[in-house]
Amino acid sequence: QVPCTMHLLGQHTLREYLPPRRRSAHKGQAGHSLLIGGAPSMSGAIRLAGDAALRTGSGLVSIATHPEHASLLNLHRPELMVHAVDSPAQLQPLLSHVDAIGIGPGMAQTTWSHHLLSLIQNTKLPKVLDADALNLLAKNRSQRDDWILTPHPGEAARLLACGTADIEQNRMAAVSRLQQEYGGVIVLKGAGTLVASANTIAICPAGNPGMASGGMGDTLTGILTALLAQGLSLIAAAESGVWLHAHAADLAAMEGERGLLASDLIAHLREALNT
Ligand code: NPW
Ligand code: AMP
Ligand code: MG
Repeated sequence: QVPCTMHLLGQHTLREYLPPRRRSAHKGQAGHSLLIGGAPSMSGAIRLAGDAALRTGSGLVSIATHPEHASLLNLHRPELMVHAVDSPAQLQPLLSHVDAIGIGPGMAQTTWSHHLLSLIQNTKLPKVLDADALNLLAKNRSQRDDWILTPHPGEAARLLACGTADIEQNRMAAVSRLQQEYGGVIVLKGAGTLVASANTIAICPAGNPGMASGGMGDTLTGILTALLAQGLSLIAAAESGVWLHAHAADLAAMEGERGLLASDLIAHLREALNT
């Protein structure tokens, strides 16, 4: 067992890791995020990730998604750049223009998504794997030091080939095992999200049960990708992003927990980020 330090996340985490913008800042210095996902019927997931990345201050945000709905994806959000991607060959040219990648929201587990994930695994760009990218990873395990994995307890159970109850019974042990087996930084989601690197575990005291609604995790993927694109290290992005996400949800929940939407959280990101 590696000795592990434990700490609580808070507003200080954001202040510590996210420096104020320089007065002369331009969009080229604020990072270009690439979000990949959105199979037919789940285009909303990658749109939420894209909106969250914009509201987390990424200078540019591109989405690579299924051709079926690509042209509709930036409706009412013209700041998003959307690329219809049918094959890895269409994704490849984008990779040299971006600073960080988030992959998985609404991606499904098809030949299409498998090929896109394989291509991403050939790059050294910092990356966030979520949702179906994690489900694919569970079937073809690997270990690396350039990714953040963001499983909820169901996805964590697939990654460790056990039951969801086993994860929830001992979340500390589960997040440590995930880190040892997969490397990088692990975000084990759920009430009291845990963030683990090789020698630290952080606990997030913020967040609320209003977050038990579809799209909340997809939003976190966009936040983490945007922070990586702005130059934060994996652990800095994971710790400050998890805090930011939960804090924005708490601000949104002041209008009521039940009925809280992922879009409501996104609407509070700017306030959470700048106070
Ligand atoms: P159980 O039943 O307890 O064993 P899935 P998904 C568990 C996309 N989305 N505490 C629980 O397991 C995503 O991006 C698209 C304990 C539950 O039944 C993915 O690509 C949306 N257990 C895809 O859908 C909006 C917990 O996991 C199971 C837990 C599938 O993702 C929605 C469900 O996990 C969605 O984001 C917790 N806190 N949380 C869109 N608008 O396009 C989860 N579980 O089967 O991986 O399904 O998470 O919905
Ligand atoms: P996902 O299941 O991928 O959509 O992710 C759900 C997101 O909402 C994660 O960031 C969870 O930590 C968060 N979340 C869900 N339920 C709760 C809860 N009861 N308390 C705090 N956070 C929650
Ligand atoms: Mg999810």
